[in-house]
Amino acid sequence: MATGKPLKKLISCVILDLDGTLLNTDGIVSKVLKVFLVKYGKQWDGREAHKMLGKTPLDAAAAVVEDYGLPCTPEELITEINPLFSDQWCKIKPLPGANRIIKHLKVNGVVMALASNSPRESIELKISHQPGWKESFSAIVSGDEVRMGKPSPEIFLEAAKRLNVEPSSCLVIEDSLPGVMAGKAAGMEVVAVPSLPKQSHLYTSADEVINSLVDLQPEKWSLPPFQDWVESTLPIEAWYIGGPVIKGFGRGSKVLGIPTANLSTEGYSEVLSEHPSGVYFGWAGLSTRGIYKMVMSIGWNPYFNNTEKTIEPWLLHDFDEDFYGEELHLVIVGYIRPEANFPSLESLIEKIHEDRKIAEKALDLPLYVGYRNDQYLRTS
Ligand code: ADP
Ligand code: RBF
Ligand code: MG
Repeated sequence: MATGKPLKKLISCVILDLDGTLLNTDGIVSKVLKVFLVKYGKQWDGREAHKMLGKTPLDAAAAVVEDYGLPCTPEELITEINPLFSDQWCKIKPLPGANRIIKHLKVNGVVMALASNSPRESIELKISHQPGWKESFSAIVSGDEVRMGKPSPEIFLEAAKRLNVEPSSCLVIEDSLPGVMAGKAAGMEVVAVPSLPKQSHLYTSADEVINSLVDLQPEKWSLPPFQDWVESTLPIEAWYIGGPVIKGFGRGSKVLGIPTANLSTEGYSEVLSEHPSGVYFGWAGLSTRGIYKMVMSIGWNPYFNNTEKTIEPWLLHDFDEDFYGEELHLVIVGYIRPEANFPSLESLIEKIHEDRKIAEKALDLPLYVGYRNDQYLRTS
């Protein structure tokens, strides 16, 4: 992990964005706009989603009105669409790692604020469905409480003012580009957590770009470190995925000594999108052979820059034949690291072998060993 890296800044407060950073609201926006645009005889194009990120409601509405040539004003669109959103707030899920960060900072007495372009009322509604959140924030600044929303720094400066701290001792956590710009313009340290994949190269002004909240290392900012890592692994709520083994990319990973028994992602798009890309481990059950330790990567394999998010489990056992078509069930119990790019194939292979060692050892811990007996591994 981040050993040996220099400490960046002395931070005393954390200011968090809400939509797309703590809450998985992006899916809701797409869902609502899709239904809404049908009324106007238009079809929602998912590729538009990135344009909404981090905008004030009015700016986002203006973009939709213009892009789709709607016969209404942005204000009218907002009035019409708000009831549709209100029905969805209770269905929003926290993003992976959101509850963990909030709890961790709270327990350690680190002051937190929420800074969102959304109107006060919708912020309150959204967080009212998340137990323990409202009480955790010493200040909440909304888009309607400042003259200009992000990318203007105003919202973050107002948050610092209400917390009675210097901007330079605040750490902002943001998923959107306008949010990152706002945080930097406010003179704060900014960690970007892009909510769309393969976007990290756009976030050059951020002080650090991480893949998901799970990868935040508070100690880099002189904040108390997470204590929940166990022997280089992070226990997660177990999740389950299975199906017949299919042909992968045929990259000859067997030649590299790292065969991965690919699973079809069909039918798992929701589960997959819920889990950040990265290296995970757990147990694998092969219907006719047995149960094995397993280490896997989920994601786009930056080294190969795949277009699809794939699941690549390496069973930690030597088989003397292939098992294409056989039913493979996985229980994923822990996380090791984010996916990375590597300067050479050798260094990628070396890292994967390191992952293997970590997984092999960890799976013998009482914490993880029990999942070996999970019924799911034996069913097909
Ligand atoms: P592909 O591109 O088709 O996934 P690989 O070179 O990654 O090809 O090889 C994967 C195949 O190798 C699996 O589908 C499986 O049939 C076989 N295999 C043999 N040993 C293992 C192992 N230890 N872990 C995963 N797959 C293995
Ligand atoms: N590919 C990457 O590009 N970056 C990674 O960090 C990475 N980590 C992996 C970790 C494990 C445990 C495994 C099994 C694979 C990983 N891969 C990674 C994927 C690897 O590139 C891929 O499985 C093979 O190329 C086969 O397609
Ligand atoms: Mg494979």
